[in-house]
Amino acid sequence: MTTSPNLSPSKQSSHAARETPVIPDAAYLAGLKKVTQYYIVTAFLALFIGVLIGPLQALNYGGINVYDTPIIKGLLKSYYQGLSLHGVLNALVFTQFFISGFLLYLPARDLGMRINMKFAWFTYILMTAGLLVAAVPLLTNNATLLYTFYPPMEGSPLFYIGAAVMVGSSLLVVGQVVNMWMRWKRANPGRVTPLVAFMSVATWMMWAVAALGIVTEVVFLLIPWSLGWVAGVDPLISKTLFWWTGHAIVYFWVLPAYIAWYAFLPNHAGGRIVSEPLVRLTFVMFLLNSTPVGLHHQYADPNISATWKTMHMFLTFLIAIPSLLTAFSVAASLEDAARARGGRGLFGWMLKLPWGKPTFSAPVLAMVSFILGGAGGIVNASSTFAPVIHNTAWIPGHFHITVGTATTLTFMGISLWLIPHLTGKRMPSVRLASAAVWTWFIGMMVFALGMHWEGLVGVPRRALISATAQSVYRDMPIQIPQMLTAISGVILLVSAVMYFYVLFRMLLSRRVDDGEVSFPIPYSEVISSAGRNLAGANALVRYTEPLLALWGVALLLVLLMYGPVLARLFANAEPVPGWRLY
Ligand code: HAS
Ligand code: CU1
Repeated sequence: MTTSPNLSPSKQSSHAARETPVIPDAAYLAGLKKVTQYYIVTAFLALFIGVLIGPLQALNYGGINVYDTPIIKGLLKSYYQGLSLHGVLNALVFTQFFISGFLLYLPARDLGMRINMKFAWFTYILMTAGLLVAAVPLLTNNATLLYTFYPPMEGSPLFYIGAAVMVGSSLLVVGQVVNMWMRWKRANPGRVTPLVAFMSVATWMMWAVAALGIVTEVVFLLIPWSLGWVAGVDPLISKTLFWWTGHAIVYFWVLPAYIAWYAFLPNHAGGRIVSEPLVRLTFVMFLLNSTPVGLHHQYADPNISATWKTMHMFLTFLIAIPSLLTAFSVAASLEDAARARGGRGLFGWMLKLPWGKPTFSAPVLAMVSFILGGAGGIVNASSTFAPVIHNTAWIPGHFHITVGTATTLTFMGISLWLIPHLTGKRMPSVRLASAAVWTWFIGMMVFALGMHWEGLVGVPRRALISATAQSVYRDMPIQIPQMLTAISGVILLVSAVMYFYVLFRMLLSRRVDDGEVSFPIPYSEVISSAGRNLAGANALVRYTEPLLALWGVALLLVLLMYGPVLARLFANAEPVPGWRLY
């Protein structure tokens, strides 16, 4: 931000922070908080197990094979089973449960609307049932398929059925949130949807478009095939449907973090949201453009023309723009906060930020990691660079500083105010929580450095590399990046132990006060507000408000960008039988 003696510290031009609409029915509010807490705690239980497997992976890429030690052999059949559990629990289960709770609770509170609690519990139970059904084959080594479960590698039907139920239940949350928003619209004609609700509804709408690919893949192709009802499956069709969802899912993971960065981080920092109309534009760009880009995961695949791959590539570059808008806009909020505390200089103001406060440091360090993760993403998306890093250790390097840090560290930070808010309990130790946050950030940065580096040397991803002859890479020594990767695994284990100690101590402690009062939803002041009424509002606000119509456009766009590709694949389908590799 070009700063701005006029912008800070006098806050005369600000709009006060939003106040959560009062919900007079205390029993209903308690119920809403309870179901949210169930989602969030289930999410962190999945992360707990998933994260404990992480260091085994890091040590493997550090050249140390712990999978063959007797203790680990007793628990996990192979590196690939460990990796499958790690990916599914962290990337798919943790995120989906957390988001389903967080983005159900936020719009319900922001709009002050009632939701049907029976339906909310039904959805939670269904999602958990799906998870448990899928967990059986995963734990018994009958679905060691990695988290992308590409056919013709075949797993137990229970895995696909459980996954379908789990993902399907997230669509029920979509229905509940969109329905709540439409009821609010009817009750409040001519009003601007409040920002947090707007962002939540847009995220859910995006997910509904995105999820169609994987739902089609699993329900119509993989379940009938794994049950033996059809003889074969076309791997390329499956993979293409998978990446229809698989790319956009990364925005489903990161947009809830964006909501926290935009709406709550300024409050934690002591600053203000810069521009509500701009935030709304950002989310509409994500709604429209997140999905029709998935072919950047398939540059190396045959039978998809270079023309379509190139179009998806350009659309991928386009989807970096709302992230860049976010970077500058949230940085401006941080600078606003720091200058209000007397921060000076081009960069010196950063020292005035509350770095020791974990609800602040978690999302900000998550964002710092995302600067590098995003830059790496642009490299991945460039079809000229992609062949260098595709399927190498670079890719897990990339996604541990995106989903593994930008998302996960932000969610950890959110838990530190959300759990007290929901339960009236307190963090047992701010210092320990802060140490957990910083070590997570450092551990992930070191991991990313090691893995990106190994990738550039040509070390493949998803391989028990520690069991190979390391001299394969003798032209370029990999000892240094290997050492970095191994060390990062240990740092991350220490960090996880601290974080989960704080989380579980907090959850098991007694309620000390009313979370509504001691930890209200941390809304922030706003510099440029969207206003209350559509009439007379900024054009950006008016054009972004009709989310239902924009949802239709998003669907149309994805059909345009995927329809011809899939039509050609179906016309040339070559189903093959399945195979169990494990
Ligand atoms: Fe990615 C592969 C391209 C973003 C996750 N990605 C993956 C995989 C995962 C993943 C899990 O084009 C592996 C899939 C697999 O298993 O095969 N990715 C991108 C691009 C972006 C991107 C262009 N990825 C993400 C996000 C993820 C994620 C977000 C999860 C949450 N990715 C790819 C490609 C591949 C890929 C290819 C396939 C590679 C292959 O060959 O297989 C973009 O959206 C990134 C845009 C982001 C930015 C950064 C903005 C920065 C911000 C922070 C600002 C910080 C501030 C703090 C303000 C342009 C918003 C300042 C601090 C102060 C103190 C002042
Ligand atoms: Cu992608």
